[in-house]
Amino acid sequence: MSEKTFSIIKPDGVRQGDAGKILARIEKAGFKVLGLRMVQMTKRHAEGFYAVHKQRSFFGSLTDFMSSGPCIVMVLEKDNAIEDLRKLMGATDPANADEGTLRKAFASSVEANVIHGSDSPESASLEIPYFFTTLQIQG
Ligand code: 3AN
Repeated sequence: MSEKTFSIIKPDGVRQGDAGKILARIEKAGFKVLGLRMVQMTKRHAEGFYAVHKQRSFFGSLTDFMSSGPCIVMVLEKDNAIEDLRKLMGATDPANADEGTLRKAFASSVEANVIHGSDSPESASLEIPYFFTTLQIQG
């Protein structure tokens, strides 16, 4: 069934000049881009986005990193989009990511792991409107 997910090419991916390559891999995997723009989050915006991780030891560092430079935020559509994007991304820690995944190819650490993808339909339904209004999503 066709499903929407939310994704971020994180500041490391943009800084490294890998955003185009990552997007090409996403499109090649069959995702349709319904919305896309570049945004630099404020620290507060990143804290809101990662509110579920507020109690984690890495929250301060993660939100500093996510607000350290521009990201590319995207709404993607495909059959089984949420699970399929997570598979394409690979494990959170690139050291554990399988060959052929985006994190294996482009990520350098568990924090600088180049891409975010919603982990459930509930997360996607919160994350998409955090960055996109209905008018900014095609289809
Ligand atoms: P994923 O991005 O694979 O869904 P989550 O949701 O467990 O992973 O973590 C959210 C983000 O927090 C990760 N993308 C990563 O950047 C960061 N993170 C997760 N675990 C750690 C950790 N142990 N140390 C530093 N950052 C972490």
